[in-house]
Amino acid sequence: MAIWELRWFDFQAATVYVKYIKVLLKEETVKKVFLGALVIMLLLPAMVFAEVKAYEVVDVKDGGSIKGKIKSSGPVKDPVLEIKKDENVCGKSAPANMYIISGANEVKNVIVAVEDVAKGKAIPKTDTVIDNQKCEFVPIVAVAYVGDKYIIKNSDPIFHNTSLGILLGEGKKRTVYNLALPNKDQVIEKPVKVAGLQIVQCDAHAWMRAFVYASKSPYAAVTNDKGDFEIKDLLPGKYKVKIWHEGFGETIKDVEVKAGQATALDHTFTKK
Ligand SMILES: [Cu+2]
Repeated sequence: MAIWELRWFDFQAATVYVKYIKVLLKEETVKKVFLGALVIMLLLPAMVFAEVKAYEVVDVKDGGSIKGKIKSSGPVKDPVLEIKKDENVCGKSAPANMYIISGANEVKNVIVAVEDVAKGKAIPKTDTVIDNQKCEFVPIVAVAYVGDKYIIKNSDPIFHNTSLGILLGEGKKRTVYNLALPNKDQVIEKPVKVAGLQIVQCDAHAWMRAFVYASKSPYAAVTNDKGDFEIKDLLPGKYKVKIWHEGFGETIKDVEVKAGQATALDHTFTKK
């Protein structure tokens, strides 16, 4: 059966269903729900197509790399989280671990991602673990790869509810997953499908948060405790690189990668 025939069949079935439930609901409400469903049915193939815009795997023989260090212009005080729930497991307060900055002002947990890479080496088979551990997410910042999996764990003997949502700005997000983990050592696996920067939150504990950058290509990294990162085996060319940190914000840099060479990309954030 062709897709349009299937949709026509759905349309007919929906019409019959709407006639039936009209007696239960006000007609106006039914119309709205029906129109909403119709719009979703028509838009769905386009939405699915947009999500799976393919990354092309090619042999990268003489690729280049991007290598650098992310720093802060000075020390920044890490906020302290006040905890007023499940204190027996979570403690009374905890460091936010938002600003993990070395004595030399090197910044950990900065996401460095090469944007819109059309082709390159294969995506690593690296699933991304997000653990609920003493009412914090571990790790707090991670890269995930579209096509791999999220492995979401609860190491605590209390209820956590992990949600992932694409950050839309101004405190808004579009939910990708919303997963209840009531039991200790519970594990839920989900495919990484939606690309982009996502916030991980817990509905039960408002202070819990983490960030995952879901990448369509293998070319994304998180800085270590020396603020260092390295992104290897890029095809030569010009790229835009996103540098993002929870507290410092975001900057985009233009980078040119040359065959067999390492291009330096350093950045210093200043806390506003
Ligand atoms: Cu929680």
